[in-house]
Amino acid sequence: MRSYKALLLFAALTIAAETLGTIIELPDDYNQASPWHELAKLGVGNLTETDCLRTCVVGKAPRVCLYTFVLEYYASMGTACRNCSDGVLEDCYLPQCIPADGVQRGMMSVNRQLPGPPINVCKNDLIVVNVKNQMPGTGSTIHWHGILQKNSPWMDGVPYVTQCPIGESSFRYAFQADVAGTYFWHSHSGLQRVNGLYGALVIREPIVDEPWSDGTYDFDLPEHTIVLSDWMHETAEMFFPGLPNRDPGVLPDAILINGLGRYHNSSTSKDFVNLTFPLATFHVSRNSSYRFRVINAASHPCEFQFQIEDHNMTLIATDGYPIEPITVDTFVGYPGERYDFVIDTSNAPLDKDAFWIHVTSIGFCVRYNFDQHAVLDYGKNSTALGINPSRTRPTIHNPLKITTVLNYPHAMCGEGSKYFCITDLRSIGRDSEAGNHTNVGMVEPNVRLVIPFNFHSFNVDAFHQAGTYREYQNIDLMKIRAASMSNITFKFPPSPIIFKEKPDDTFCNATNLPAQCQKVGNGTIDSLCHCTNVVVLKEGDLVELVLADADGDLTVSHPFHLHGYSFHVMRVGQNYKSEGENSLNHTYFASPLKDTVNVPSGGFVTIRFRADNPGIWMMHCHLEWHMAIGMGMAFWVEGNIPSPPPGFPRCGDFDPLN
Ligand SMILES: *[C@@H]1O[C@H](CO)[C@@H](O)[C@H](O)[C@H]1NC(C)=O
Ligand SMILES: *[C@@H]1O[C@H](CO)[C@@H](O)[C@H](O)[C@H]1NC(C)=O
Ligand SMILES: *[C@@H]1O[C@H](CO)[C@@H](O)[C@H](O)[C@H]1NC(C)=O
Ligand SMILES: *[C@@H]1O[C@H](CO)[C@@H](O)[C@H](O)[C@H]1NC(C)=O
Ligand SMILES: *[C@@H]1O[C@H](CO)[C@@H](O)[C@H](O)[C@H]1NC(C)=O
Ligand SMILES: *[C@@H]1O[C@H](CO)[C@@H](O)[C@H](O)[C@H]1NC(C)=O
Ligand SMILES: *[C@@H]1O[C@H](CO)[C@@H](O)[C@H](O)[C@H]1NC(C)=O
Ligand SMILES: *[C@@H]1O[C@H](CO)[C@@H](O)[C@H](O)[C@H]1NC(C)=O
Ligand SMILES: *[C@@H]1O[C@H](CO)[C@@H](O)[C@H](O)[C@H]1NC(C)=O
Ligand SMILES: *[C@@H]1O[C@H](CO)[C@@H](O)[C@H](O)[C@H]1NC(C)=O
Ligand SMILES: *[C@@H]1O[C@H](CO)[C@@H](O)[C@H](O)[C@H]1NC(C)=O
Ligand SMILES: *[C@@H]1O[C@H](CO)[C@@H](O)[C@H](O)[C@H]1NC(C)=O
Ligand SMILES: [Cu+2]
Repeated sequence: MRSYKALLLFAALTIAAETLGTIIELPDDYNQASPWHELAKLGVGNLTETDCLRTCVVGKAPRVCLYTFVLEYYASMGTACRNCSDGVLEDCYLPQCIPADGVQRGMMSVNRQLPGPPINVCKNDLIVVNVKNQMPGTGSTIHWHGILQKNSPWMDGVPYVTQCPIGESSFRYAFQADVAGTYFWHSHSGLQRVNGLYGALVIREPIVDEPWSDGTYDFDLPEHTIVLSDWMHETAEMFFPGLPNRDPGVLPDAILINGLGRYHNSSTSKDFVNLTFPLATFHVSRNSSYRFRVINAASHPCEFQFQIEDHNMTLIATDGYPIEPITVDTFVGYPGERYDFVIDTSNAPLDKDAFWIHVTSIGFCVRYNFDQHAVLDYGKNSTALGINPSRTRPTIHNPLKITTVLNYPHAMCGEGSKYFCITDLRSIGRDSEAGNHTNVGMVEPNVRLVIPFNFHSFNVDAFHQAGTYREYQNIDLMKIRAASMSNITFKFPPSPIIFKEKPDDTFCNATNLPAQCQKVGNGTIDSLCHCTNVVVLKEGDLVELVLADADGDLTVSHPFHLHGYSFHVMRVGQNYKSEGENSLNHTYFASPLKDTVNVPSGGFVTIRFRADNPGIWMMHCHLEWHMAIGMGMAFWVEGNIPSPPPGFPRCGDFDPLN
C-alpha cells in the first residue's frame, strides 16, 4: 500500500522532471575516493543543473546531481515583490520575491530564494554544487550539515579549517550522498546563516531499504520539508560585536517557516501584515500518512516548540538517523537538529479542512514571545493560496495543549509518560555506511575527554587599552565577553588546518597551552587563551566526550554539532557539578545517533563515537553568535587523510619580510 502510493506520486514527479533536464549517471567503475577526477569525464563542465529528484529505486544507477548556488546581497520585500506589500497575494509568489515576514531588509541569499534551493537526491548520488560568490567584499563557504564527507574532508566547508573562504569567485563542491536522511546546508562563515544562507538537503533511499515496518507512511514528498529559522530585521553584522544600548540585546525579530511568516511587533502588539500575507502551506489528503522533515536552521538561543492543531506526530528519525517510532503532540528542536515525523490524516476532524501549525520560541527566548504559523491544508485545491484555518490562531497566550513532548528543555529523562528526552530514543537500522558503530555503547572508550564550555567576562577598563584588539561580543550595557571550550577561545588559523602535514605548535589544546596563556586567572585580558584548539585522535579511537556547561547563566542552552561523524548520545544530565563527574556505569545498545545535541543550561551531555573518519573536524556550539566568539574546537583524526585535489585554492598571511 505504502510503496504503491509513494511510487505513484513520485513517478508523476519524476516524469515531469525528467523531461526538463539532463541526466548523468555515474559509471559503475567510478572512483568514490576521488570523485573530482571523474567530473570532467562525465561532462558536467557546461551544465548548471541536472535532474536528480526522483523515486529512489533498488538497482538504478546513482546520478551526478549538479546545482549552481549564486550568493548575493539581496533584499526581502524588494523590487521583485511588486505589490506584495499592498496585499496582492500572487505578487508575493513572483520569481525572486522573498516575502519573509513582510518587512523589508538587506539580507544574503542563494539564488534569490529563502530558504535557498533544496537539494533532493538518492543515496549514492554524487552531489556537485558550484558556489558562485557574488557578494562584493565578503568571503563565504558552504557547510553540508550532517554529511560525513568520508574521503572528502576538504569538502566540509569550514573556512580556515578545510578550505579558504570563497572570494568573489567560484568553488565547486563534490561529495557523496552516503547516508540517507534529512540534512541541510548553510554558510559556515561569520554570521551569514542568520542573514539568509541556508537550505534543505535530503537524501532518500529505496523504500525497501528503510528500517521502519511497512506502512509507517504512505508519502515522502519534497514539498513536505520544513525549514525553520530565526529572522532579524537588519543584517546580523550590525549587532556584532555589539551595541551597548540595544535593549533587549541581540535577538531575532521573527521566526520563519520555509522562509515565510507574519511579523508581529511585540513592542506595539500589532501585526505588521494582515491575513492575506503568505504563510507556508502544506497540502495533504485524508486517509493517508505523510512523512515530514523538519530542519532547525536557526542561529539564536531560541529553541523551537513544534505543534500541529488536532494532530499527533510520530517521530521516526533525528538528524537523519532512524529511531523506533514514538508518538507525541509536541517536540522541541534546537538549532542544527532535524526531526522526521509522520502524520496520519485519517484521524483529523471532518469539520475542518485546514489546521494551524504553531512554532513557539521557548527556553531563553520564552520571555520575548516569538511564535509563527503555517498551515496544514486538506482542501481539494492543492495550488490554492491564502488559506487560513477556521479556528482562531493559537498564540503564546492561547496555545495548543501539550500532552506528550520530546526534548523539552530541562525535562528529566524518564520522568514519566509526558516528557521524553533524547536518551529515551532508540536507534534502529543502524547503517554500517554511517561509520563503525560496533560496540560503541558497550565497551570502555579508550579516550575520555571532559570539555567544559563557558563565557568569560572582561573588565571594560582592562579590555579597552590602546593597542589591544581581542575579539569579543558586547551583549548589552557594559558586558563584554568571549566564549571558550576547555578555557580556550577558538581562533581560526590564517591558512586551512587541512594543509598541514601534521599537528604542530601553531595549534594549542588544554594540555598544550602557549606560554602567554599559562597565567589563567591572572585577571588581564590575556588570561583567557585565544588560540587554535586542536585535539589529536588516532584512527579507530573509541572516544567519549562529556560536554559540560560551566557557565553560571542558567537560561541559555547550547546545541553542539560535530562535523564528520554521527555520535551516540549516552547521557543527558541537568547538573554537571552534582552528577557530571560520575562516569557512566552502564552500557547502551541502541543509544540514539545524532550529529547535533543540546546541552541543557548548567547541564552536560555524554556522547561517544569511533574516530573512523580521518580528517579535521570542527565541534562547536551551533548558535551562530557563540561560534563567532570562540565556542568551538577541532579534532584532528589521524590516519590516511586524503590530500586536497590538485589546484585546491590556498590562502594565508603574507609578509615580504618572512
Ligand atoms: C557540453 O560540452 C561538450 C563539449 O563542448 C558537448 O559535447 C556537450 O554536448 C555539451 N553538453 C551539453 C549538455 O550541452
Ligand atoms: C501595483 O502598484 C502600482 C503602484 O502603486 C500600481 O500602479 C498598480 O496598479 C498596482 N498593481 C496591482 C495589480 O495592484
Ligand atoms: C515595532 O515597534 C517599534 C515600537 O513602536 C518600532 O520602533 C519598530 O520600528 C517596529 N518595527 C517594525 C518592523 O515596524
Ligand atoms: C491588508 O490587505 C489589504 C488588501 O486585502 C491591503 O489593502 C492592506 O494594505 C493590507 N494591510 C497591510 C498592513 O498589509
Ligand atoms: C476516509 O475513510 C473513511 C472510512 O473508511 C471513509 O468514510 C471516507 O470517505 C474516506 N475519506 C476520503 C476523503 O477518502
Ligand atoms: C494523540 O494520541 C493520544 C495518545 O495516544 C490520543 O489520546 C489522542 O486521541 C491522539 N490525538 C489525535 C488527534 O489523534
Ligand atoms: C486553485 O487555486 C488557484 C490559486 O488560488 C486558483 O487560481 C485556481 O482557480 C483554483 N482551482 C480550483 C479548481 O479552484
Ligand atoms: C569496527 O570496530 C571494531 C572494534 O574496533 C572492529 O573489531 C571491527 O573490525 C570494525 N569493523 C569494521 C567494519 O571496520
Ligand atoms: C578555566 O578558567 C576558570 C576561570 O579563569 C578557572 O577557574 C578554571 O579552573 C579553568 N579551568 C580549567 C580546566 O583550566
Ligand atoms: C598578569 O599578566 C600580565 C601580563 O603578563 C602582567 O603584566 C601582570 O603583572 C600580571 N598580573 C598579576 C596580578 O599577576
Ligand atoms: C595538543 O596539541 C599538540 C600540538 O598540536 C599535539 O601534539 C598534542 O597531541 C595535542 N594533545 C592532545 C591531547 O590532543
Ligand atoms: C551505577 O549504577 C548503580 C546501580 O544502577 C547506581 O546505584 C549508581 O548510582 C551508579 N553510579 C554512578 C556513578 O552513576
Ligand atoms: Cu552556545
